[in-house]
Amino acid sequence: MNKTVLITGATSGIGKATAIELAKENFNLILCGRRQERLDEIKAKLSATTKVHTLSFDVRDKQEVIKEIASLPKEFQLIDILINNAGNAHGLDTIQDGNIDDWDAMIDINVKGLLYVSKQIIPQMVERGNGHIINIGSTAGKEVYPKGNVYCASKHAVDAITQGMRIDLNGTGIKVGGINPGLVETEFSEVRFKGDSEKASKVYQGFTPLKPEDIADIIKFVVTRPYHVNIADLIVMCTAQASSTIVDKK
Ligand code: NDP
Ligand code: 8X3
Repeated sequence: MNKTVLITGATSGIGKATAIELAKENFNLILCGRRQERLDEIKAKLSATTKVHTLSFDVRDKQEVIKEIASLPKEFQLIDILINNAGNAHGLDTIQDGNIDDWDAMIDINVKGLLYVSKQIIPQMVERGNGHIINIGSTAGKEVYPKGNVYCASKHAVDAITQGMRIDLNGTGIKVGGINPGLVETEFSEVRFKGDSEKASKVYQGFTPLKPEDIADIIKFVVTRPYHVNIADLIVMCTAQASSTIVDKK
């Protein structure tokens, strides 16, 4: 039987590329995001290959998360793989200049949103004694960079939650792993710089960054390992990147 994967943040970047990649492998897909029109577009494209269901909700809204996941039709109710990918950076400021609304957004989406979604799905995995959770962290969850303060804190929290999930779920049959990319060219910097696409594109100039498809390819590898193999933690950077602050730009 084909496995069912729920991907948060499937309307763009890494999440969307992962949906496209996993459709090729015939996974049934539950695609989540706030932008319904994008979900509709992706569903229309991928439905020729596999079964797709979409859920439109804001991961910050606890009640909406509960309601949407509870609304899944019968054939999508058993979730084998959860990919907690929804997230973004909001702003790039020193701590003294930081915007409190940006801080709220990053903690609420990247940390609390991931927990809300996980809470709705983990119990059924425990009951079945099977499941796989992949949390998309970041190199920002492994090291702090200038002006990254709260985004880095949110991704360090994701790293801690991934480890905590793996410890607590040990013995339940559920695999838990983190994938931590470096610079990937997606809508990430456009969101960080609030729609300033010129500023956003400069982040990726002078070197070849990762593409969302590179991470999707790795996710495909991770979810297709045999049951006894769990890829617990991965850091993935483009060749030009050595750390958050060292990037070989020509
Ligand atoms: P994108 O901006 O391209 O995609 C972000 C996705 O998250 C979108 O699908 C968006 O959907 C969704 N999302 C954002 N806020 C919410 C919300 N409140 N509720 C529900 N969904 C939300 O960025 P990426 O693909 O790059 O980012 C995906 C993940 O990868 C993030 O967790 C990010 O931190 C991480 N990452 C990114 C890196 C990079 O360099 N790009 C590097 C390391 C990690 P919608 O707006 O439709 O709701
Ligand atoms: C995204 C990578 O370096 O822009 O998490 O924070 S970085």
